[in-house]
Amino acid sequence: YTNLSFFTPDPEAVKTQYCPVKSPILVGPLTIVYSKPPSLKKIQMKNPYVTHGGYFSPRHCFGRYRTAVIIPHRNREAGNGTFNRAKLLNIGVREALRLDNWDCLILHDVDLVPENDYNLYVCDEYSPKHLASAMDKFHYNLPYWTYFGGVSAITPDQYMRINGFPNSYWGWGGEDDDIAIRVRLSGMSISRTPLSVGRYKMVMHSRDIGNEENLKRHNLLSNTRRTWREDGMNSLVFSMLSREETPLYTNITVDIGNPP
Ligand code: UDH
Repeated sequence: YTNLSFFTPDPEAVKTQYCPVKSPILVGPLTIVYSKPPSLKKIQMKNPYVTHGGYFSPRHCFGRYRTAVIIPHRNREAGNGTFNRAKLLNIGVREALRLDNWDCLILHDVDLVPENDYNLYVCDEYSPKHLASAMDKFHYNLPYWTYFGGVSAITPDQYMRINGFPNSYWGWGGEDDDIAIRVRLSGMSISRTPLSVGRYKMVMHSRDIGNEENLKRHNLLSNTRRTWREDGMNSLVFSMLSREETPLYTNITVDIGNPP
């Protein structure tokens, strides 16, 4: 925010060229302190060019990429059925793609805050990219080599190529490993932000009710190679409950059903 004055309000702003690949307003490492969470009103005031529904484009240059940030969440405000992160992400992607022709989808856990703004929310042309490579809760390291949880960047084409995410992982765990297997089975590999930049601070919390450990996950994972073509975007079923545009984001509430 310190550099916000760079974008002085200028109603006459005329765009003539693309934004630089490396933005001059980035600073690298950020200090994240969780004291009192800022109110939405305050966040709104600090981001005057975010328009209704949560859209933003640079004012003085043409953005190079169109990126959608999709955040699966439940219980932080409402809902008490069993959680299903991967299915919610499938729904988020389907709904986002109805709105625009995005170059890149950022799939983002709600409780992770980036600690370095050089970690660009931009996709890699050839591989799904893991952005949250160094979370504080894993001592700023990967918990294991194939880890693909937290925050990732994937193009719509890559997403469809892996048939999206599995709809069948209810509760906590396993779905991110399933996704990593899908990436490999569809002939791609995972690229990753270097550990020095892919740093995230998690809002510490204990396991949510309705997100108990999924004890079926090992069994499901051993079958991914047989199931991934049938379980994903092509088998997604849900009902839409509401769609609400707020000043900073669009909130979509859905009924994802219950585990079998
Ligand atoms: N999420 C919700 N509501 C829930 C559960 C999960 O919104 O009830 C979303 C949210 O975006 C969250 C993401 O799913 O960031 C991942 O879920 P999680 O934060 O529960 O998973 P994580 O592995 O942490 O990050 C789990 C805390 C486990 C405590 C373990 C104690 N040993």
